Amino acid sequence: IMQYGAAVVIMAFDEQGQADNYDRRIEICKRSYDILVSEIGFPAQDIIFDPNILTVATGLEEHNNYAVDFINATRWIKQNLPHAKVSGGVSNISFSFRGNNTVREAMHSAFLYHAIQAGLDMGIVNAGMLEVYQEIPPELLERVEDVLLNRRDDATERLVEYADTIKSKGKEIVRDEEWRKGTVEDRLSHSLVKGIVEYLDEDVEEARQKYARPIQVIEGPLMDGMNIVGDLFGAGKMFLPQVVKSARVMKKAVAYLLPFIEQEKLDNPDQDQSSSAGKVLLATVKGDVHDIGKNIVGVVLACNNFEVVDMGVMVPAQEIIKKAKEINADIIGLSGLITPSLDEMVHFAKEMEREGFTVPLIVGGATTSRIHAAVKIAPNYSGPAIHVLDASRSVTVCSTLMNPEAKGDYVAGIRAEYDKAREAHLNKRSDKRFKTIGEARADKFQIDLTKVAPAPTFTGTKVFEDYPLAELVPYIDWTPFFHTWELRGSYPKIFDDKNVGDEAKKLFNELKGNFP
Ligand code: B12
Repeated sequence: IMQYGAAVVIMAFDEQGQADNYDRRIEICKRSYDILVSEIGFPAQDIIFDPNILTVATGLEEHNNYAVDFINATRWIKQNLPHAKVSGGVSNISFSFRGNNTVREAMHSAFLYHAIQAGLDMGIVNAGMLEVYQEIPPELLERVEDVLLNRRDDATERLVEYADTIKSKGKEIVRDEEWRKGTVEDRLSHSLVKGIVEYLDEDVEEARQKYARPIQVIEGPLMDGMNIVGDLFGAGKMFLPQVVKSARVMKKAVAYLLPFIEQEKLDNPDQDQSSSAGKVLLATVKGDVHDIGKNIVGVVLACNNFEVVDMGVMVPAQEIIKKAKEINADIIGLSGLITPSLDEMVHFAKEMEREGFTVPLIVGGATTSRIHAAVKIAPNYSGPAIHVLDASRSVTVCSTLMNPEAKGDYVAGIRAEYDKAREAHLNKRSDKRFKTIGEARADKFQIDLTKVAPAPTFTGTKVFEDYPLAELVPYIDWTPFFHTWELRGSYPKIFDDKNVGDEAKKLFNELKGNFP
């Protein structure tokens, strides 16, 4: 295994059988870990423990703590077996409710929600059998969590009772009818969050008729829905397979609207369709897979007579540079939605500069911002570097950049605006009020020379071998970490900051998942 560099999945079994309580789980995992890491020298990061997700709510009392034991064992493994990962077969947890998918889906999501917080890295789960945690009806959630977290003796009976009412009332159908009664915006948002395509065409059509232009449906209700998905995902209340389903719904909705966007172009007699308005090269930067937004920008620009060359996703800087030269691009457009893409864009701007480019660089995507473009990107490129908020604005921006009469003033305006933004940003960082010399002297440290400092217990170097890193974590000052991520403020006060507090919390929670 080591020769091929593969990872191993270790289930918590030993000579006496399967571990079914907390102590046995950690005993077996620790024993395996010690043999693998200390005796064999197996890389700890390639060990994945599966500490057995066992079925709860079976009616047998000794099964009541199974979920709690798994979650606690997960936490223990993450804290005590550095770099090891934890996995599990999630649907086992709900076997007692076979045939009642509403309850099973709620159990899977609630279990994942708690287990991930304890450090679960991966799980085997049918993505089609996952409810959005946030959307589990409160009554059901309470009962499900009573069972999972073993919060009361009658938890199983109460959940079984409730499960029967869902079955007998055909609750799912009733719920479906309910959400169909909302506004078209609410319905689209529901379809996106739940990954439902069933009513999509009719709802998108209704929205298309309601809004003046088809692009407004994308940038209004559809984007709002995707932002809800993003927020729930960020808060750990939606899981990746569900976001993939949402992305598919979004793509389908956009595909429905595209012919109408194209028709708009044909219906617009003012537009000169004979010659290209300019050649735009688009790509999602290296390391980033998000392409829905970029694709929309591509279509909207193409509908406005631009010749668009789309290089797809995860495109390394050098390939974009090469292509731009090859097709003689008039404008290069980069898309990026994850934080590392921001650095990749800065790198790309530097590469453009190094290669002697002068054509405009436009950037967009959810994590990009005007301030990032002003502070980080623009200073690295002497040509125009502009942040564009959405697809419809990309048309005006690109048209202006292609218009020799308007370009100069526009670029100068952007430069002036970015210079100002940059200055304001830097000032914000240095607007501390310093004390006067008088105040500082009055505030000097008062030394009581009558007191004698205790003698140190030792002098020289003291080496701690194998010191548990987890013990040091609480002493770390995370302030520079947040600064690196452009979140200004000192730790832990930053969490209460009204501007960056929520983002800092999100980032910190993500980081905590990687603590030893
Ligand atoms: C759908 C989605 C996915 C899908 C993407 C499917 C696809 N084919 O694109 C999948 C499930 C694959 C996915 C994966 C991941 N995702 Co994701 N995803 C999203 C989500 C929910 C929506 C994005 C979207 O499509 N929005 C709709 C489109 C239309 O909006 P848009 O892209 O912003 O585009 C508009 C404008 O920005 C602009 N625009 C965009 N590009 C460009 C380019 C130019 C040149 C111009 C002019 C304009 C422009 O025009 C568009 C239309 O107006 C966002 C949340 C969010 N609110 O954005 C998270 C989000 C972006 N994802 C996130 C994360 C963390 C991930 C993963 C790392 C998760 C993981 N643990 O694996 C992976 C990324 C893997 C990788 N290496 O890239 C985080 C990023 C956090 C961060 N700051 O880094 C977000 C913000 C969610 C969150 N709150 O945590 N994701």
